[in-house]
Amino acid sequence: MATIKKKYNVEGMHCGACATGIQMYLSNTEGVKSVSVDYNSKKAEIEYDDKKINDAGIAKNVEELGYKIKPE
Ligand SMILES: [Cu+2]
Repeated sequence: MATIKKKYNVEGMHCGACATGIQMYLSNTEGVKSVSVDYNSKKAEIEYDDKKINDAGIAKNVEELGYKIKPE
């Protein structure tokens, strides 16, 4: 099991509640260990278990909420 910690750019947020929503959703996603989303900088920092989820899986989850996320 390898834990990866990476920064991402987030597109499509229009207020702080968007950031909170993404953060709450991802923190309940299997494989995600910690997540912090910052509305002002439009960045996220995510720590995940690469045996359970990857960047594509994270992006797919976030797309379901209507946002885009890409590794920095
Ligand atoms: Cu919003």
